[in-house]
Amino acid sequence: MPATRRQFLGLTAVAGLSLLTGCSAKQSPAAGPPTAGGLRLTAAPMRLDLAGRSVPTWGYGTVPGPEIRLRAGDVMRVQLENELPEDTTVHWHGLAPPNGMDGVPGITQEPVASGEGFTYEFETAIAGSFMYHAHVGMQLDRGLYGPLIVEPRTEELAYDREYTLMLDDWRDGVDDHAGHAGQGSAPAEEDPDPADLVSFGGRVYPLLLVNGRPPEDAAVFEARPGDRLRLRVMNIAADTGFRFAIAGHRLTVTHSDGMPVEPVTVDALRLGMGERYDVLVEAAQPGGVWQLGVQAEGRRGWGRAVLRYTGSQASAAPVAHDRPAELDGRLVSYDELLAVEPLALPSGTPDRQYDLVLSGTQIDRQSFPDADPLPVAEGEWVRVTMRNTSAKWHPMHLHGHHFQVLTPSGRGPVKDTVSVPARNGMVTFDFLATNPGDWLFHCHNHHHMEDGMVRLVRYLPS
Ligand SMILES: [Cu+2]
Repeated sequence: MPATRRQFLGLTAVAGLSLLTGCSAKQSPAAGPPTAGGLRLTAAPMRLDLAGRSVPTWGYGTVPGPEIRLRAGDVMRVQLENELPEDTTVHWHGLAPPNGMDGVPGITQEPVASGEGFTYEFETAIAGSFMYHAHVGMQLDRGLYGPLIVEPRTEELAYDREYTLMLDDWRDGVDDHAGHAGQGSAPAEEDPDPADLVSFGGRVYPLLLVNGRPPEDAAVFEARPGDRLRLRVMNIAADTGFRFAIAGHRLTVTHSDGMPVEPVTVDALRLGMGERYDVLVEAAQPGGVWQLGVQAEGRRGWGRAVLRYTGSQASAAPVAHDRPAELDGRLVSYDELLAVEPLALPSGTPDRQYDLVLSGTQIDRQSFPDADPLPVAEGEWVRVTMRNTSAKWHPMHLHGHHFQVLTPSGRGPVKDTVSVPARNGMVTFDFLATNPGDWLFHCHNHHHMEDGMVRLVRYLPS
């Protein structure tokens, strides 16, 4: 994030975590991982400044909320305080905590009532770029989200600076269509553009934000000529798939959903809701100010940030709507991504297999909660194939596990959210049933989720 108040708040939270890590280590020197605790997330009504226009929303103090950053093997302890007028919970998107810490109301925990609190505490085993967000109704559609970075014990990537970009679609306070007064008021459907074959949603979202900022007040990322930047690009939108590119620069993908892949250099990324990519960017231009462009897939809508070489004239900044040609260049595809650490799948065939049809906003013609759970047994190798007969792409997210996408290479990327293309697109993934409980498997279009595009992966009693 740029050097703004947001970054200050993020760093404050990190400093708090570090301090308490030290305390905790002193208090319990005998055994166990260090505790990165002491972070308090207060969910409350707030106002967000959108290029001078102050709009009401709900958030964790800032939008995005404070960055949580810790190291693999740390225990994360976060105290949630609910100052919203209704129930809430927090879900740790991409992490695989014990079931009771997953933050799904009515499934993994009692919802946290207004005025109440809840402490989330678990060991973060795996490094990566993750997100946290509210998981009650459409609360995520407001500002109730933030970045969660788990660093490896030993960083193997070499880079000079890193920035996190959270891409969001926005309507709080700017939606003139639906009178968005509470979580239940659905926005109107947008007219589809028949020329666009890639669409992840259809509701009206007047603004696209990068780190909580509209194009007219874009975040600015600094680089010196010759720097290597690490960008963590995350799609936290409710209803929008994004394409992302930087004018004058290419993107070397190193992680997909936080999990390492063999580096692949492309011009642009496509991210369904819930997906993340880490990329390295060589700041190889002699200087200048360059657009980081965010294009909504299949709909009107545009967001941006700015890459500025240190010492460059601010007057040379690209205008808000300048569109990088790289957005039309080579896109990353799942098939070309090779997992650096594939899942430890046994040889032979899966123990259990599910073939699911995604149609409209249903999974196999059922809508949650009137939907059959998908039973698995602990220790099994489970294969899920999804065929999407609808006209929308669906980014399908599995809680509590990482899965491996089946690709021709046999070494597809390990992910937690995968976009299934529309019009008979198919995706197959494998996972190992090693984390008992009831786990949500759902479309990360939150309107589709609210419509019931959800199943439970349910561990059978052992
Ligand atoms: Cu969907």
